[in-house]
Amino acid sequence: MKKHLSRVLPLYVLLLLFTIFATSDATIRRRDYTVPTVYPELLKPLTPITTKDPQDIYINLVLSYTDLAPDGYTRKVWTANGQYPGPLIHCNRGDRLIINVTNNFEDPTTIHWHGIFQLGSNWYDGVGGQTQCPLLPGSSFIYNYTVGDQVGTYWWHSHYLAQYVDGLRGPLIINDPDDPYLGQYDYEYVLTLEDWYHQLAEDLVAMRLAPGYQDFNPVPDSGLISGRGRYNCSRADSGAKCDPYNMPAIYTVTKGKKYRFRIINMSAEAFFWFSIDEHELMVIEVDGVAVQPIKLSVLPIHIGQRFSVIVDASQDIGNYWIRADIPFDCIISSPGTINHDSDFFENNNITGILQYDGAPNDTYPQSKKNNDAWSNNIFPCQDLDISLIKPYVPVAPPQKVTDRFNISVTLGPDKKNTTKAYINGQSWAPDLTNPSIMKIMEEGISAKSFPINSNAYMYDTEGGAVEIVIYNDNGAEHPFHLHGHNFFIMGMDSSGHPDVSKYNFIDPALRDTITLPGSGWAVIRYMINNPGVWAFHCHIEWHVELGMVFQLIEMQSKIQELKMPPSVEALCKPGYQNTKRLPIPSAYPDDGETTITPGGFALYNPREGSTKVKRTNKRNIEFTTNHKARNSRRMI
Ligand SMILES: *[C@@H]1O[C@H](CO)[C@@H](O)[C@H](O)[C@H]1NC(C)=O
Ligand SMILES: *[C@@H]1O[C@H](CO)[C@@H](O)[C@H](O)[C@H]1NC(C)=O
Ligand SMILES: *[C@@H]1O[C@H](CO)[C@@H](O)[C@H](O)[C@H]1NC(C)=O
Ligand SMILES: *[C@@H]1O[C@H](CO)[C@@H](O)[C@H](O)[C@H]1NC(C)=O
Ligand SMILES: *[C@@H]1O[C@H](CO)[C@@H](O)[C@H](O)[C@H]1NC(C)=O
Ligand SMILES: *[C@@H]1O[C@H](CO)[C@@H](O)[C@H](O)[C@H]1NC(C)=O
Ligand SMILES: *[C@@H]1O[C@H](CO)[C@@H](O)[C@H](O)[C@H]1NC(C)=O
Ligand SMILES: *[C@@H]1O[C@H](CO)[C@@H](O)[C@H](O)[C@H]1NC(C)=O
Ligand SMILES: [Cu+2]
Repeated sequence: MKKHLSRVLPLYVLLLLFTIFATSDATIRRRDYTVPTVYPELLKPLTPITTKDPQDIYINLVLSYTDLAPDGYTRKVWTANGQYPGPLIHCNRGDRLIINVTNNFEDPTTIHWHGIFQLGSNWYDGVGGQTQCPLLPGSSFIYNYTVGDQVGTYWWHSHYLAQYVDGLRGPLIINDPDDPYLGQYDYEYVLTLEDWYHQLAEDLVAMRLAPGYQDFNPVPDSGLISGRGRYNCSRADSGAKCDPYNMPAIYTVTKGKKYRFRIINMSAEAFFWFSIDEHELMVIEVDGVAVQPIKLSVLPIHIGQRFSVIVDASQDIGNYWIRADIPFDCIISSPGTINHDSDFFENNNITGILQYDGAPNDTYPQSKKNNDAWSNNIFPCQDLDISLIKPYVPVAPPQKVTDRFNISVTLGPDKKNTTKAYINGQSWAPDLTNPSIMKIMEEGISAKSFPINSNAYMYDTEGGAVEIVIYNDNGAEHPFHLHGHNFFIMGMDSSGHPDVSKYNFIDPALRDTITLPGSGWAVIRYMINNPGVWAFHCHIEWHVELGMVFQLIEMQSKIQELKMPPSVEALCKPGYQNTKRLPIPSAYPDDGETTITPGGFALYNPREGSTKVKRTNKRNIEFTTNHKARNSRRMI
């Protein structure tokens, strides 16, 4: 793997460039903007929720294109209510969210509520091709679900093609009236981390899927903290609107107070090391689960992961850098990689500011970066050491397993030499006009007869437990996110093979996103208690588009007993709300391969005048795992 040239430049050159960039104008410039600024409310403390009883919370998300300049460079952004990041959804445990989404884009959409289990409401999970038909342009649809007993830090995002990379993503916070840490902080902040691209995601995907095998993902143009970052405008195209002095995210604190920061990694690709100069981070929540405190100077976060940390504003009154460093080790490129000459390689370390009340508001911080000696076992591109993550209330994992699956994951060229991702040798392709849930609930089709490229795995043992062994046959890391559940991590490693004698049967980490180490493996378990069609996929958006997705069909017989709301059924009917149907895919090609048009739609040789699915791939597949893809590695 050939890495980018700038990786071999001596570090001091980079340091010099960075120093010049960060300090050449030591005054924070405040100026009028020609485009709306990004979502300023996100930088304010959360308003505490005082109601105790469960509420119905009504939210309107009106989706439209808006010109915004998150990193100073103005581009068309896929927004909700004109904002980027999207509006914060904030509720209490037990509340019902009634979210009216109106699609004023020119492309279809679906919205997924990342980490929400959707117990009994699978059809609101927002996965096109699995749990619903997409909302067509000009239509609206209400997602209506309770958050149940879940609490913590979540986010929502488009699950339609790569749309979330263009901006359709925002935080979702569920307060816990009985949070064990309530007394230990005074205020709460939400902080999001994102990578940012100047080209439209659909164009990047089209390039990624162009013939000619490519091992690497597009390189971002910049990184953002809470929707704000910086760009070296001398690299922008002539004629582009670009402000090199874009305001960073500034979080204000009062000396002597304590702050809970809810940190969400909403990236498409980037892995971050998060830190606040001269302040310790005390981790108290991981992916919605309260944990025993973990004290860190630097926190690793992968896409889709969330952490809450308590920060004690106990230092001298002043300004301190908030840092989200993207290590070069985790962004690999070659001269053939899309956007390989990105400015990102000179400005990979993204900053915001922690500003104490009373500190000067017109100069940049002069604070010192936390040194490594202070940090725990952290490695570039890898998750926080699972042995450090102990649920606040330890929960034992299922001791016995009823349904086991072996899954191997890799990337490679297909017959046409286009890059594809494979789950047990098969790329996933969504059936957007006849999603799995419709097949099961409306047509009574068993997942056993699903097309092979639906990558469906089923189990129907009520009260049982699933174990999934995932092997990474690819050298890069893949952050896998499971819908409908969180899971116990029984074991994981970057080498060797699973060894049941080394599993943690006592108090394993419980999360909903796990980063598979390059060429490594992980073993997860969870209880079978939520009937539905649940996606399990790599959260690197480019890999989703290449097919690194499978679906778990949980208790099919119970799904069939549930009643799907008519509004969900209606989405799949032609002419829904008088919408004009776009050429979204209507059938699979015979070879099960996907092609993506520059318009961003997955097209499977759509047949003229027909919206019926032609099931040419109807054949029974072994759900106990096709292990051929892994014959290069022997398991114990
Ligand atoms: C950026 O962050 C990485 C990781 O923390 C660090 O190794 C590197 O020195 C930083 N680069 C600059 C220019 O500060
Ligand atoms: C901005 O980009 C220009 C053109 O590539 C380069 O000469 C300059 O050094 C860059 N500035 C910074 C601060 O990276
Ligand atoms: C949802 O929002 C749209 C657009 O604002 C509106 O036309 C529609 O009536 C709303 N639906 C409901 C049920 O309120
Ligand atoms: C939301 O769902 C609940 C429970 O099914 C139902 O009582 C309520 O009428 C729904 N509300 C809307 C606006 O659809
Ligand atoms: C596949 O594409 C890569 C990259 O363009 C090229 O180097 C390689 O020769 C191609 N292989 C085949 C079999 O066409
Ligand atoms: C966000 O997630 C991506 C993908 O897993 C990862 O590469 C990136 O490092 C994460 N960012 C942070 C701050 O951890
Ligand atoms: C900066 O600080 C000065 C002095 O405390 C204050 O008058 C001014 O309003 C502040 N400006 C901003 C933008 O916060
Ligand atoms: C998973 O792989 C292991 C090792 O090859 C094998 O013993 C086991 O039977 C497989 N399990 C399933 C469900 O295929
Ligand atoms: Cu991946």
